[in-house]
Amino acid sequence: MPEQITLYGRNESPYNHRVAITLAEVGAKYTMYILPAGDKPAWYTEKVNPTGKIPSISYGGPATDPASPSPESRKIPESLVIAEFIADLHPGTTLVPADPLKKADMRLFITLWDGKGMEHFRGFLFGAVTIEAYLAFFEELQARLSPTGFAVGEFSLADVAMAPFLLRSEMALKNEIGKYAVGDGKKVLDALAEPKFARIRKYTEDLKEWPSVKKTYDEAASYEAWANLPYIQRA
Ligand SMILES: N[C@@H](CCC(=O)N[C@@H](CS)C(=O)NCC(=O)O)C(=O)O
Repeated sequence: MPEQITLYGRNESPYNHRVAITLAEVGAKYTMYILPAGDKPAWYTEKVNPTGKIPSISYGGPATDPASPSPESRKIPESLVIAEFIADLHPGTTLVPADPLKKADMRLFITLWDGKGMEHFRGFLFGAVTIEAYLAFFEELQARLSPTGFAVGEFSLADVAMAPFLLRSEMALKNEIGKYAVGDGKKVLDALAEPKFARIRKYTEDLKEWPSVKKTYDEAASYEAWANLPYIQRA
């Protein structure tokens, strides 16, 4: 009997999405507990994640009401730590490649995304990164992708790390959500439609169609949530 897993998060969060994709990828059963945005209930910071951030999981221990987590369960924060933990519980998937070089490549993608990728993704949304700089980042990312398949070939944690953001970037640009000038979303998408971005376009399309991603992403719901996130709306 597998240990219980409770995921504390919110569906609109791309970090939460990383964990949801991983759980779907391995076919794990889990309980989802939706936390409010902003101030978290005291039990969450006291018993689950002192930083108050989402996602976190509780793992093992007796099944309890998620709002009264058992002291016997392990609490794990950080989306990619959780994702790797879940992958480790289910050996035999391609999430963490067995080949040491592919594994190194996987980690390099994660480093690229969580550093420069996030700076550009967030920076563009907040109007602090130019169209040219955002496109230059996409070009750099594209050049690193395996010629076919996913980031390192097989679907791995590199894709888990990037897919939630690439899908939301596209959704936000399509709907001009963010603090950049109205019309710049379309300009980025038009540029990405050019032949020189064919590889990253194919990669994004493949991500959208991959079962664990498809099952865990609802673009309409994502739009609804992000169109109402106060801190990314224009003044
Ligand atoms: N490095 C963390 C980042 C998590 C994070 O920033 N989560 C955001 C949501 S997307 C958060 O909890 N913000 C405060 C809140 O939503 O209440 C991870 O990978 O899990």
